[in-house]
Amino acid sequence: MATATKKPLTAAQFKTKVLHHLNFTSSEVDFQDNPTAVLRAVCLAVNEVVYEKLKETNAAHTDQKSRSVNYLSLEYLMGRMLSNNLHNLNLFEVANKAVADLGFELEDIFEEGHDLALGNGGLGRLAACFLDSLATLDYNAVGYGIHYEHGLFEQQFHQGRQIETPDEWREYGNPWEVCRPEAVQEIPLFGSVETQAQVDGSVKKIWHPGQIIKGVPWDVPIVGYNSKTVNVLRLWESRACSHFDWDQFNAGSYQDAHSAQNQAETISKVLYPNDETEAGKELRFIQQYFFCACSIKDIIKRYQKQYADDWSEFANQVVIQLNDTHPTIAILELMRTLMDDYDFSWDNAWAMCRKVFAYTNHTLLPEALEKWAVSMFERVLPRHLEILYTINEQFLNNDVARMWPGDVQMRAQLSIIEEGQQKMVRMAHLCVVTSFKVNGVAQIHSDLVQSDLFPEFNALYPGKLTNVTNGVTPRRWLKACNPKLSKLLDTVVKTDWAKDLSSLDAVSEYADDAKFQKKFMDIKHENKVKLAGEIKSLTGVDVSADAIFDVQIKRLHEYKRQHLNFLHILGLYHRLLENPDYDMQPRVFIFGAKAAPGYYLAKEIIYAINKVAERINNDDRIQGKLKIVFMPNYRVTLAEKIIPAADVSEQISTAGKEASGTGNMKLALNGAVTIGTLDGANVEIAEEVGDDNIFIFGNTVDQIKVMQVEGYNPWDFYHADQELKAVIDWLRGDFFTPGKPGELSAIAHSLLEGGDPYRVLADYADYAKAQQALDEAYKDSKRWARMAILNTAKMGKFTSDRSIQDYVNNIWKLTPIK
Ligand code: GPU
Repeated sequence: MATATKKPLTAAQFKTKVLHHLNFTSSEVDFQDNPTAVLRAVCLAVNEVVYEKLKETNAAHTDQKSRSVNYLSLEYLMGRMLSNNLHNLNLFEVANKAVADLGFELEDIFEEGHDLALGNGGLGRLAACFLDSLATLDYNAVGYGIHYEHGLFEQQFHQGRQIETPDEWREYGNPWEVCRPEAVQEIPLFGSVETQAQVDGSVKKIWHPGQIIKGVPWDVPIVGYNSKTVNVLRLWESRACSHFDWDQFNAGSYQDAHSAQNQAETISKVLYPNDETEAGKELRFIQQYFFCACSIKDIIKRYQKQYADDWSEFANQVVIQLNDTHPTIAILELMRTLMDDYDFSWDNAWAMCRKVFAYTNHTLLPEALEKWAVSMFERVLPRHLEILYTINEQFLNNDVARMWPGDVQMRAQLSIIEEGQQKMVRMAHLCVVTSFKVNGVAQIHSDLVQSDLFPEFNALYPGKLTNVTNGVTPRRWLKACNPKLSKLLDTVVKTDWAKDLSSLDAVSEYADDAKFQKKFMDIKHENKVKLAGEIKSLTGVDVSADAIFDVQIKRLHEYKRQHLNFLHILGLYHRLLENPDYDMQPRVFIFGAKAAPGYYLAKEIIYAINKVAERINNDDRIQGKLKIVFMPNYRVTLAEKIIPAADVSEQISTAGKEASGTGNMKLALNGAVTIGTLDGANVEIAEEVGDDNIFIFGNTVDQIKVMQVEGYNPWDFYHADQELKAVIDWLRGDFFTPGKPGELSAIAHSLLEGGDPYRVLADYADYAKAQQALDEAYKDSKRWARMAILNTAKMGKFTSDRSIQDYVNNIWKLTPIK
């Protein structure tokens, strides 16, 4: 291939490209005070390299007739693209120099970029890491999703309360995407189904849709690290089909003419901001169907380009991975297409579907397990519902009846349709029945999927349920975000650790080396100084880089228990007020979290933390030993600044609730020490780093279950612990809100009267004890340095390259492109 012999770009050549785009693409000759124009020109210069590689990748995929994975996800949390693309193309230093020559700092140019925030949290960020690894490992992969006009809302605090404003990521264009009008799709919706008798006695179903929407694809190139591959993320935007009703317009009905268009465009307008809670809204359902239908048509079109009408290779060429149940309708859409558009028999269509779909489960939380009302299904997708009914009938009559003959209860329990006042479709059941593999995202989670969530399916389909532990890309989450540590690692690891993360294990040998310890901790300190500046500018709070930086960054959720962290901070404050000389290492507690706009308690937790922070940060009596900062607008870009500066990683979910977590991996990779429960991937992190290098506390999954059986009374814990009682009483009264008693009482109310559903009080004492042990450990700087270094050294398992290779070996069966 041409690239093998091609010389790498020089800084001078790169600068020429940038100047070219400044002059001719942006016609911005006077760019000296216009960093935005420079950013754009740099992106366009990078794109020249990207598109060339993309072309070569496409050619290789065609030549090699390679099997591809099609990753269907409603969310992709990409963050900014430039820094990552430069690193992956090995153009970082070149661009750095070229941009310096133009009179700018590359890092300032990055700051002009907007996050692609087309996701809520872990699930969307996992998809982004997976795309990076797929391209890095030279696999043929396409990501499919929605081109939301507005991604996740921006968060501000007004007097401590969260305010949401719309995300305008592409208001002025986005240099990383290219529209592909040649691949537009038309998507039918609503209407009715006609049953037509055929001459041979069979019947044919004909769907007469009530509306047709256009799906316009936008491609975002995904550049592999130090690889030949550039894949694409294809995002669908909805548009009205007949652009404008001129008759109506001319007749003076301007608004009506616009309304059809508005309605169609609403579908891809905005990302639903609810993380792990099912909204049940029709528009969300239509979003799911819209992007599934576009993607299935596109997958078939790509296949037919090579195989025309010969369907015999389809299941060999195509695997479709469902990222949670959000894209489940793709199953019904493929069934419908094969039968209605390509005359497949039921049996042949069903056999095909059972070969191509695989499903990843990301949660056990009941409120996140999607169900859709049958009545709505019928209105929006009448033909799909018919197919669903037939799948269910066959499943119950064949699979279930064979295993549990005559067991009516089992039928009801496993049925894809939930009976009741309002009949509902259980999307996860359809996924499990159809898919050839179903995986959880960390070992403990996958075990619970088998034992607690789907035990009957596990008996019915032995071997179908499996595990693939999550991972994160070390390119973004170490190389790009923590350049100083990366360079230090380069000095002691001889292989390219960013491509082979297990090679970081070589760093273990230096864990007790005083010189290395100093270098490692000096870098941590420099990163903390930098973050302290960011904290000052974002929140106005002064923090010392000599304090412990204790970080909890993730979506705000009761199960993630930010309020457990908060109660412990109040406990420390209580101790300090009782005894100003209380011996503790100064600590800065750093929070970053968005709450779903409709999640009342989550918003109250944010408010309470902000209110208490105001008081504590300005209380001279505690001599600066405690600071609290809630960083506004937590997102990928902010995570990249916080993580390199973290000493402590808070991973304190109720055992059994966090499927995996991935922030836990990023923080440990950057030398933060975890304080956490035996939940999700914490369990595997503990296995890797060893018990001495992590602070594990709290009830285990089994103990939480026992508590449930024996009955749990939060008041027992409240009365038994003086400190806990005192701080909860602060929240119930007006200690932090003089004259306004009860303003912060929502948390206390949920913990006591509300029954403490996430067992916060049951874990408080052990958490406080673990925090004390952590404080002790930090005092001993040699011991702490050793722990931090070993955390970095032992994270090899948690690269998303390993996750992808697990998927490839056990599920997707792909071969890399040569
Ligand atoms: N997760 Br379901 C989300 O971020 N959003 C969701 O809607 C669902 C799951 C997360 C899990 O909470 C987290 O534990 C996991 O690491 C992540 O998905 C990726 O698997």
